[in-house]
Amino acid sequence: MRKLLTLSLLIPIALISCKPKEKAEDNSAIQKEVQTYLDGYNAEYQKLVTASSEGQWILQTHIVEGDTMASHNAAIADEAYAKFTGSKTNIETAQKYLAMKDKLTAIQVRQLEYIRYLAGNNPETAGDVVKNRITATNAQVEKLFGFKYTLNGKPVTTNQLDEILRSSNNMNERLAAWTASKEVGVGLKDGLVELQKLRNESVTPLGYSDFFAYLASEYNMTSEEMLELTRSFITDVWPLYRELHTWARYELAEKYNQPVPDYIPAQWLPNRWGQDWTAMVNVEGLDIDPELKKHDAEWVMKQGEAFWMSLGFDALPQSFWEKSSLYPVSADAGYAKNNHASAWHIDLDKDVRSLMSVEANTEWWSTVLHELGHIYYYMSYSNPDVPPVLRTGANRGYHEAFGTMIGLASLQKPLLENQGLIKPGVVTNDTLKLLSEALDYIVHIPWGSGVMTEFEYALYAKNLSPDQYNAKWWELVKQYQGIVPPSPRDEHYCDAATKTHINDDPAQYYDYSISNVLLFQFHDYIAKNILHQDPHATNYWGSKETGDFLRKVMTPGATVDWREHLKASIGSDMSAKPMLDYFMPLMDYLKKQNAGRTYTLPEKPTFN
Ligand code: X8Z
Ligand code: ZN
Repeated sequence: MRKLLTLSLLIPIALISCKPKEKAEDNSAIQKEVQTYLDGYNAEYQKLVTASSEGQWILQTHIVEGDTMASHNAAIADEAYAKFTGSKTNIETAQKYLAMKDKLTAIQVRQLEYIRYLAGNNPETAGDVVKNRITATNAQVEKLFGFKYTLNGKPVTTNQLDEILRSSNNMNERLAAWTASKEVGVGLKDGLVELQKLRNESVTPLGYSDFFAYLASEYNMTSEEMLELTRSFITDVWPLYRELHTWARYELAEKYNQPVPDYIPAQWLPNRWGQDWTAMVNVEGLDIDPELKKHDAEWVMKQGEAFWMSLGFDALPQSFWEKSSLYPVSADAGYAKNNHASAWHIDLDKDVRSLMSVEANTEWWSTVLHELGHIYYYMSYSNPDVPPVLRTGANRGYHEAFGTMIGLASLQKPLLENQGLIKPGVVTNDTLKLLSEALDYIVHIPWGSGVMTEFEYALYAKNLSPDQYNAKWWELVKQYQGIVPPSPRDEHYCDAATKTHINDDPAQYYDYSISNVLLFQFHDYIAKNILHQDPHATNYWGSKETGDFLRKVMTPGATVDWREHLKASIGSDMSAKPMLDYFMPLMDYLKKQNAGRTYTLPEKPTFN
């Protein structure tokens, strides 16, 4: 830290000393003019975001069959937001001022660039396309989360299906649960076809080639650069993933008393999409599930808050507890809600909420900490130095990173011991612990950077034909994850659309890969430079210094350039090395376990 400070003090001195003699240009008049425009924009933007979020909140927390009011009201607010952010006036004004950006302050330029970016998805010149996209999106959300899942003819929740996939050894039951979880896709296909078209048509008027390119531009990257990055992540983790895949085939075959398959049958894995295999191992002594199950979901929430507070963060505002929708709705409640976890910054200020279906188990424990990461990020950058339009992450991956990092830290042994969540002094197997972490963080990469990213690239950038959706999906699942469906899945299914993000958070799933890479960089930095502990065995609890560091990273929101901010925070560029180093000790172990076994994944990944 001290080094960075000295450096930042040196730069201005160096600049002053070599400043040319002539009088600096006076830009105060134009800066004042631009500021007047920005102040007006920010005020209106904040008002419209609030209305739109409130509309979406009702739509997603209380879905009643046959009710059209919620989506009608949501659409009105969404359209008002789109009309403003995409108005000709705002586009032209932003462009006009950006043409003289040398005369403006850095934070003014950032705001103008973000205004231009926001306009890109809603340009007035796209005509009815934007309005139709809003209607189609809301209809898709209602269908996805209003869907009534059934198992053996009885209503069932996604939490219940997930529990079966995590814990059942009954092959028929597993197959039935997996199959039931994919039914929702059938009714989502037409909507996705429409959205593929409308999303692309929304962004082309302002010069983006397609919707994938639009989302990548928020990182200041082209689609090609983004794919190069996500493919590099896959290449980096591939040797380890290949060992994990081999290990899992043999492990699961033995567990289920089945012949060893070449590719893993999707219904064998403890997750609907095979994106997280953690539940495959139970690390004796470190399993907090029994302890969590002594408590209820409210306790899990409070404990999550307590962890963040131990780092010196504020208590969550009272309104968070009053307005959030944190707990599950039963399958026969008469209404449904979004069953995927999310965090909301309703008014871009103090009104922060989370939408979850928390139960007292390890998966939800990690998810609670993940969502609170978003919430504390919101709270950190809601300050007078960050104008509303820049109240977002340094990049989208940052926003996903810190909560997940706290989730990683929350399950390490010194912390668990200290918190009394496991027996003190218990002997545990460090390798198994590392394996269970790899089954989350490493397994996620071929899924996120491979299947999800490559599918959405094909969908938007390559205009994937609707009669190829399912074929393409399963081709990618086999290629990157080495997973196959229980039986052929024809185009009447739309298995991609069973994944929330395909419908309502499109073309940005690589954020989670970027977040995994970043969080290991930050974790490595914190462990070594703040806590002075082994990154594999840390105890963040109560470390105010860690909290101060995190707050410093989060407080500027998007007023900073994310690459410079990373360099200034941890002294390095984005790199998967800390993640790879972390898991390196596992390679030897897995190679020994896999000795004599047949590998079915190629030694190197292939890209299309
Ligand atoms: O979607 C999420 C978060 C949303 S804020 C719960 N995650 C990805 C997923 O569930 O697919 C977190 C990890 C990956
Ligand atoms: Zn998230």
